[in-house]
Amino acid sequence: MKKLILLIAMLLTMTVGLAKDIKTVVLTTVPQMHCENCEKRIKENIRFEKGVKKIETDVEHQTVTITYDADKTTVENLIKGFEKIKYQAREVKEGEQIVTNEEEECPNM
Ligand SMILES: [Cu+2]
Repeated sequence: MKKLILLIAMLLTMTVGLAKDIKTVVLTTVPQMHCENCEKRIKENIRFEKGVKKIETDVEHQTVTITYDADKTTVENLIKGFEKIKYQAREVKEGEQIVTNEEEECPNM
């Protein structure tokens, strides 16, 4: 019995150690994304930020979806990563629709 308890305890510790805190955040940017160049610029820079697992951009909806390891980074840090490439980023609220600003010029042409 003691052995079994010990084994269960060991398994539990292992599981906790392996379970990573992977989270997803949806951001939007100012200036907005206008084209492939904008998407590329964001993807190719943010990809290398610490803790970033996956990044997806959607020009139509003006969203940047980032999957990150919450043990290694925070949303604030990710936003700082955008600042380095002259983008202001903020979290998209649930249900929020972002309207594309047609007047805004693409900064990456
Ligand atoms: Cu562009």
